[in-house]
Amino acid sequence: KQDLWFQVMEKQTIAPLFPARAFNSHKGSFGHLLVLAGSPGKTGAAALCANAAKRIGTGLVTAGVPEGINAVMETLVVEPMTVPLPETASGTLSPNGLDRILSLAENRQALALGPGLGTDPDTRKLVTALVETCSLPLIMDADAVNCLAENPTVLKSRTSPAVLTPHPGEMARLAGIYTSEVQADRPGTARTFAQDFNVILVLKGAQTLIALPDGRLFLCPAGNPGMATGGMGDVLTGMIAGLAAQGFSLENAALAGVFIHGLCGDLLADIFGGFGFLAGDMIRNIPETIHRHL
Ligand code: NPW
Ligand code: AMP
Ligand code: MG
Repeated sequence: KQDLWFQVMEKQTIAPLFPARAFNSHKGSFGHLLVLAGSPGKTGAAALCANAAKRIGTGLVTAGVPEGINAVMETLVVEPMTVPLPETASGTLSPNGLDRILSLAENRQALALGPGLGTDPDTRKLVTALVETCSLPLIMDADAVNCLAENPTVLKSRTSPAVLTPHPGEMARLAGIYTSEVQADRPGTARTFAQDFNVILVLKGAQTLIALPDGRLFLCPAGNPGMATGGMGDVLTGMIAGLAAQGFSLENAALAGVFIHGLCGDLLADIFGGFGFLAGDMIRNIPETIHRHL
């Protein structure tokens, strides 16, 4: 009966989204992603996100992080570039950096916002301002979703597309309900939010759902409980955002990102067994997953 509600994703619809690259293509052909993420104690989330974007083929990635963690960030990532940005008293990104961020965004193709960002009241103001003013395709996860929960109606002011990737706890904060209520009706919760706020809503967890603003709903059959470990969501954000930066529509970026993320997890479960693989292991396996298993 539930098949009436959603379409189960298949390899055959995702694989054709990855055509062979033109022989004379260069890094500028595959987009430049801006990542805004990280805070003291959660620099790892920013690094996972930026590195995942590189591993899914993005030409260039720049991570804007609070200035106090920039030196740490530079030791965690090699291929992504970093930009130190103004920070709040608690060391999270400050709205004082808004103009700098908007000028950085001018030459980028997508913005990933949220992994490890923190929810300082001033950072919430920055998130709201970016939702209102940044016209890049926007991928919001983790603390960006938590910051937005205060006033999700700001999403309706956007003219360019956005994807939100909450886990059930974040979805509950966003919708103002309990996590148990989200889980009791995952298709209904995801679809209602996507339609009401005109966004692509990725509701994570076993059998991740992707709800489109027009009411269509997709279920990802890939993935396994070995992925229930910190950092996995930060990797997914980098993957979706990296595809968007390369020119995938946000809808295709969300569908392909979720599906390949699940396939990566299944490949690692084959190699390692049911648990103990890490978000960083997922990142290393992205190219092989696309090459051999998609
Ligand atoms: P419960 O316990 O069931 O009521 P939080 P976070 C629920 C960063 N990270 N099914 C569950 O609630 C992130 O990017 C940094 C059902 C759970 O206790 C964020 O910015 C890392 N319920 C920040 O930390 C690595 C589910 O949500 C609660 C569920 C906080 O993110 C780690 C947890 O959610 C992390 O990624 C499911 N499938 N999934 C780093 N190395 O820098 C979640 N819940 O309180 O939002 O905390 O997700 O850890
Ligand atoms: P986060 O909670 O933000 O770190 O995200 C966790 C990621 O791992 C999401 O993409 C989830 O869909 C995935 N994940 C976690 N647990 C499972 C599971 N039991 N089955 C499939 N995927 C999972
Ligand atoms: Mg997360």
